[in-house]
Amino acid sequence: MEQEGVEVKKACCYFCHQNCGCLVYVKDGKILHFEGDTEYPTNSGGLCCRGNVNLIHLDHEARVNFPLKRKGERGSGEWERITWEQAIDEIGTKLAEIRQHYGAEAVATAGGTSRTDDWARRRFMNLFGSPNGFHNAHLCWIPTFMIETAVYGWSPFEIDLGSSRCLVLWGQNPAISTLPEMSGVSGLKANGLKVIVIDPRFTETAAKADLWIPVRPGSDLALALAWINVIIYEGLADYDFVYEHCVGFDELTAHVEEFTPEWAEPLTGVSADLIREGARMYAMNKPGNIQWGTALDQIGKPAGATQHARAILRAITGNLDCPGADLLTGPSLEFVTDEEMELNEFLTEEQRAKQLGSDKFKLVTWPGYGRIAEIARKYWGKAPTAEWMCEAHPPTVFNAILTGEPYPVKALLVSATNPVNSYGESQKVLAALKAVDFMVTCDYWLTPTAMLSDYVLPMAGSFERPTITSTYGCSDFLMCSQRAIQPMYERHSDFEFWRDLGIRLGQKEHWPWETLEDAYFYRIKDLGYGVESYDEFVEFYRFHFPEREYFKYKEKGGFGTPSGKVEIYSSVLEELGYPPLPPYIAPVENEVDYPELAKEYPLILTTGAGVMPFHHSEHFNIKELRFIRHEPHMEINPDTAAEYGIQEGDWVWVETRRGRIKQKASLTEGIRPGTVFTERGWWYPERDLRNPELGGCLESNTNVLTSTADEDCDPLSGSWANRGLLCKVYKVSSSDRREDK
Ligand SMILES: Nc1nc2c(c(=O)[nH]1)N[C@H]1C(S)=C(S)[C@@H](COP(=O)(O)OP(=O)(O)OC[C@H]3O[C@@H](n4cnc5c(=O)[nH]c(N)nc54)[C@H](O)[C@@H]3O)O[C@H]1N2
Ligand SMILES: Nc1nc2c(c(=O)[nH]1)N[C@H]1C(S)=C(S)[C@@H](COP(=O)(O)OP(=O)(O)OC[C@H]3O[C@@H](n4cnc5c(=O)[nH]c(N)nc54)[C@H](O)[C@@H]3O)O[C@H]1N2
Ligand code: SF4
Ligand SMILES: [Mo]
Repeated sequence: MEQEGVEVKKACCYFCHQNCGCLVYVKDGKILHFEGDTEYPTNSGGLCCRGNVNLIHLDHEARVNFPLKRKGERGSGEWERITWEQAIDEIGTKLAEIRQHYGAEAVATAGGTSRTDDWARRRFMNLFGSPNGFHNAHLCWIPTFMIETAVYGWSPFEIDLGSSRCLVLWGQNPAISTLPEMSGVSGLKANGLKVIVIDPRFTETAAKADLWIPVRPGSDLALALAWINVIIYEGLADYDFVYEHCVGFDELTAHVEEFTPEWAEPLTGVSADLIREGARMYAMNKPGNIQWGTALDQIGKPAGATQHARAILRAITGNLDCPGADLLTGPSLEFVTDEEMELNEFLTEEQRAKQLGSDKFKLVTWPGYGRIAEIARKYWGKAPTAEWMCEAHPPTVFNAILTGEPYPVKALLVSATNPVNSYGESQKVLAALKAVDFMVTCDYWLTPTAMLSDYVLPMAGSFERPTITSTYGCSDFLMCSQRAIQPMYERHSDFEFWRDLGIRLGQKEHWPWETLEDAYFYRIKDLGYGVESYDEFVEFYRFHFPEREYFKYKEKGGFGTPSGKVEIYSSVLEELGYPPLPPYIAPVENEVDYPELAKEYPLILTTGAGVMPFHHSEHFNIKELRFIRHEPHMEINPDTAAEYGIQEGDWVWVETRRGRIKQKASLTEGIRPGTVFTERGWWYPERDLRNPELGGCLESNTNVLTSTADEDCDPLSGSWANRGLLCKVYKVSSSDRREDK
């Protein structure tokens, strides 16, 4: 589109972590048109259905455009429009009062999936003195990252697929969740790449796989241990790598002796033959990759041991840091990392020790993070991001709000999340949001969470702010985007919110950058591109990809662990008081250990997984997307449905010990018999948003069913149980049915 006065801005879509590159055509500060950027390496010009509604999202009638202050009761929906100055001043005054009376730790912040400049929030919290920032980190990669870093010195999330011969997608469905990645996989399959999908559902991705392993939800640990058994006892390990570079192989060999495929068969519901076939396919088609998938972060109690077992699989097959395998890039030494922007050194030991949940779950809180960061600094020269990798335990924070134990939490600042729908045991979350003394929400929309807030602040989205994309601040590369237009109405970026609040609370000297572009320029200016501004960098270069290096451990004289070896037998876990080798832990709720429970709740439940067109609880209010899927669906095998008299399209109750929700039955052979899958995220923005209706936020909300009890959480990371629970299903009777359905 060449036209006088039209500028082409290199922006990106911000509706999922893929951050697909876009070209935005702007004239006189207004967007005329946008399209996928064909030069962007991940999406190569493609955009999904969400990406294509960016302009509808930008000026949607339901967007929050001005700072709002509550006028009536909490949840009454009566708001007064105020200025940003007033909002920041009043919020700052309130937080200072709370800090004075209860201590800085009485202020908590909640975040969601990586959307914002999280370093800015952490910087604010470190300077304010509170250790109680949290995200849904516990469900989303972070436990995996921390265990892998304990075992190998860094998480091998950068996969070198080009020359790979085998890709294991373990609890991941990229054909829905990460579309650009999936298109890469399809291309490589044509060149002979073998793909193994481990998933209770025959997903869009499984349909393209060479092997589908329909595992019982939550039982992945038995499968992983049995794979290790097969690889060791069939002589398929990479002995050169193991003996030269690993510690603990002999202990592991003895440890897994009993974990045969026959042992795993009844636990996983996968035949011993299929277990063997999968293990052999991975071990014999080298080099190979195991891609991260969220499922293993969401199985609660067995999560940490499962991630450890999966990490061991790479080590014993030598699929680490070599061409075609999973690479240990380490942090960037070239640009200023997120961690360096966080000012973690400002949070005192005394405040770190107060982090909620850190006494119970030590890996992604200060005890584990502190140790892992220390090792990483020594080896790599820099540490992983603390935001995400070192967080308060969300269910423990919600509990502290409700009980005042171990100490009161009085304020919650919510940014880029809708906790009622995303965090576990939504009933408790909702009770906590209603109970907290003071709540501020930064969002695009009046979500059920925002409705309960004292202040709601309007946030700038995709094309209204610049963005640096870098795997939770841990990648060694940068993908950069410009803002296409100045924020519309009175929207601000999250960075500006934390900065302004910080300045209001006396942090001025630590916020030297006026704009996000200034802060980004500070981060990249020493990269040597000779540019004068961030915008110029994006215009001329946009990406910084260091050359891929293999076998870094050879040059560095070992791996980034205390022993300098890959620690199959993990000294870091042992130091923290956890088993150094992964013990077998059963799914949180199961028929073997809890036969009585299984009588009442005979079906196996997995909650969540991405569905199109939604991103978690987002986009439900955009009718151009909602028409694709306007009602929530649970999946059930036709044989199982028949046992319960359920037919296609029936509204059914899905119930666990914690509560019940309504979704519509979708009968499919593509799910293991006896297993139920419920969609995540559901609320009904078209309904009354005021309390108590709150957009029907509990009615079809899968997190009503999940468990956050301490005993169901992973003892290492504290991740709670969304997958591998027991449930029952029954038809919604006509008297239960809402009239509007
Ligand atoms: N049962 C179950 N629960 C799950 C999952 C599951 O599979 N099953 N998945 C988990 C996972 S992996 C994740 S990541 C979490 C996601 O949980 P959340 O991140 O809480 O996801 P959303 O519910 O989409 O909430 C995001 C909110 O942020 C707003 N938002 C978007 N961009 C911005 C921005 O730039 N700034 C601000 N201030 N607001 C913004 C959106 O409008 C939306 O209201 O859910 C987790 N919960
Ligand atoms: N459309 C869409 N895309 C998204 C998102 C979204 O909400 N919607 N969210 C984004 C975010 S924040 C994330 S973290 C990623 C996550 O994306 P993925 O890593 O792909 O994870 P999920 O989609 O949560 O779940 C993947 C698969 O796990 C399977 N599964 C369920 N229980 C188990 C189990 O116990 N074991 C095993 N092995 N598999 C199981 C499910 O059937 C599902 O197909 O997606 C991102 N992309
Ligand atoms: S929502 Fe779609 S277009 Fe936007 S970043 Fe994600 S995959 Fe790309
Ligand atoms: Mo996520």
